[in-house]
Amino acid sequence: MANFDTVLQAQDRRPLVERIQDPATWDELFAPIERAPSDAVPLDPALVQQCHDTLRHQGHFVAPIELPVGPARAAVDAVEAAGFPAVFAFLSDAVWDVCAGAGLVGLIDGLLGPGARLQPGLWSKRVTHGDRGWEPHVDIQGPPVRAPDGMPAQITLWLSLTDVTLDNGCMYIVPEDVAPDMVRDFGRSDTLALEAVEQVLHNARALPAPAGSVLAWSTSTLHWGARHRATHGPDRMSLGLELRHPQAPPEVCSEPSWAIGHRPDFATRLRAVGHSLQWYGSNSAREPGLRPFVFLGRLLSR
Ligand SMILES: O=C(O)CCC(=O)C(=O)O
Repeated sequence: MANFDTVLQAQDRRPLVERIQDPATWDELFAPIERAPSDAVPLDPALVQQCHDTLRHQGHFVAPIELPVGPARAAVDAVEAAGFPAVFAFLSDAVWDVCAGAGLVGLIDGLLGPGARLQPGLWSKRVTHGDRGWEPHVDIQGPPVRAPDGMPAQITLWLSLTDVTLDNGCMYIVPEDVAPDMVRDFGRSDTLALEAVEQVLHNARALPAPAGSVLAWSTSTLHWGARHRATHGPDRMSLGLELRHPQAPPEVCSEPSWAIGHRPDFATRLRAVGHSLQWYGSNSAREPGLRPFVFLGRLLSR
């Protein structure tokens, strides 16, 4: 985890918020990072069809499409080395080269048609040896909301920045078609029926993925990040995005949002980082150590 003291003891004596709101702070930090190629990533039509079918019927997919994630990984390393939570990497162009790049956009357009939008639920997670990903949860409780084509209306996208394996904290998912009904309200009740627990354990699927893969799940799907137990090899590093289907019903269309191929400007990036720090940083079981940044999130998201 980043040493947050670094940021608080920086030479620059301006208040932290002022430093963060100054684009020059980030231009300087990200200057050494090379930009990723912007070319489209070749997509195998059979893979796109498979992703389409598993998203529609099982609520998730894994697409190992080798997005050029090296510079985005370097941006996460840079912000953490400077003492900021990894989500600040979303202020860099290197991250948006991937998140608004032709590779990801081509995949999403191929699956959902043009017009999908992103919302400000951005995150980046590093899982080091002994640590674990987020606990089992559904992103949004309640029955799944579908678009007219039967696809989930709200989808979490998760991009692997390193090779993610069974040993270093890969994601697990319980496919929607075999999940017990209770997963819709997972987290609301303190007790679970043994039968439901057995059904979850039997059907849980590990999702290892090489660096540059795209994982996606419906926001009503039960999922979690496993523990990192590998004694060598990379940390598990990832980026998370909140995607909205082009024909999502109005009740799930919150604003702000932007078209998936669009690169948000600095002010929008900053607000989205602020929102995300408030939403995710305050869960200290999930993100130990980020509480001091929740207040910053509040200021930045105004
Ligand atoms: O990266 C992780 O461990 C968890 C990510 C996740 O569950 C989510 O974004 O909903």
